[in-house]
Amino acid sequence: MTRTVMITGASSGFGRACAQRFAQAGDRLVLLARRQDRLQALSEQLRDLCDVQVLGCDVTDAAALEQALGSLEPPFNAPDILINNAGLALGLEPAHEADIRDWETMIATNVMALVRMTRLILPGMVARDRGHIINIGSTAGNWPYPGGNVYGATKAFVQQFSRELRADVLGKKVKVTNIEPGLAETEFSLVRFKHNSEQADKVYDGTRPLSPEDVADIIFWVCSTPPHVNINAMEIMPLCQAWGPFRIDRTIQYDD
Ligand code: NDP
Ligand code: 8X3
Repeated sequence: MTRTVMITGASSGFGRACAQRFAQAGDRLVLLARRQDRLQALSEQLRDLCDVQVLGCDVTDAAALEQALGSLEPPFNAPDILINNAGLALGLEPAHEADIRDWETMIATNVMALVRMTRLILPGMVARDRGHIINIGSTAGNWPYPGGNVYGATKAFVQQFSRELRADVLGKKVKVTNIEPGLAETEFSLVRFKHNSEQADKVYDGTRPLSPEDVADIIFWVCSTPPHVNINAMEIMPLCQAWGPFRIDRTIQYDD
C-alpha cells in the first residue's frame, strides 16, 4: 500500500536520503525545507518513482508552516508517516561563551518547530487511527559533550517528547520512534561551523562515519515493522565511535 510520507529538512542529509529511500518503495512524498530549489531538483529526480509535493518553508515560521500544510490536497494532507528531521547545531563553544542567538535558533528549530509540526499532524493520525511519527534525536540527547550544551538539551527534549507522545496515543494505532544517530557525515558540521569547510571536514577526518543512507535505511525498516511493533528509540553510532572516560580536572586551586 502506498504511504504518504512527510519529511522536514528534505533538502540535505538524512531528510534527502529518506526521500530517496521511501521513493524507491513507491511511497508518496511531501518534502519541506527552506531551499525550495533543492527540493524541486530532488522531486524531478524522483518523479519516475513516486508522487512528490514540495513545500519551500521555514519550519520556525508558524504562520508559513500552517499555510504551507494548508495548501496540500488529499492524499498529501494526510501523512501516514511524519519524519520530524529538520534541525541543526550552531557552534561548539562552552555555554559561557556561546552566542545566545545560536541557542535561540536551535531551540526554535529543534524543539518549537518539531512540537508545532507534531501538533499540526498528530490529530489527523489519531482521527484516522493510523500513523507513525519519527523524531530525529541524537546521541547528543543521551550523552553530554563539551560544547554540546543547548544542542544536546534540545535533543534530550526530543527524546522525552517522543516518549510522552507514546504515552498519550496509547490505544491508537499511532507509532512514535526517536532515532538517535551519532557521527554522520551530512551538511551538519558545515552548518554548525557556519560554513567553515576546513573545520567541518576535520570532524570526519580519518573516520568512517554513518552515511545519510545508513540512517535512511534504518528509518525505512523502523517504518516497516508489523502493526503491533513499536520501536521506541534507536541509538546508532558508526563502529569507530564510542564513549570516552569521564574527564578529571587537575588544575583547580581550592581555597577552603
Ligand atoms: P543537514 O544540515 O544535512 O540537513 C538539515 C536539514 O534541515 C536541511 O534539509 C535543512 O534544509 C533543514 N532545516 C534546517 N533548518 C530549517 C528550517 N528552519 N526550516 C526548514 N528546514 C530546515 O543535517 P542532517 O541531515 O545531519 O540533520 C538532520 C537532523 O539530524 C537534524 O535534526 C540533526 O540535528 C540530526 N542529527 C544529525 C547528526 C549528524 O551527525 N549529522 C547526528 C544526529 C542527529 P534548508 O536549509 O534547506 O532549510
Ligand atoms: C549530531 C551528533 O555528536 O555531533 O547530533 O552532536 S553530535
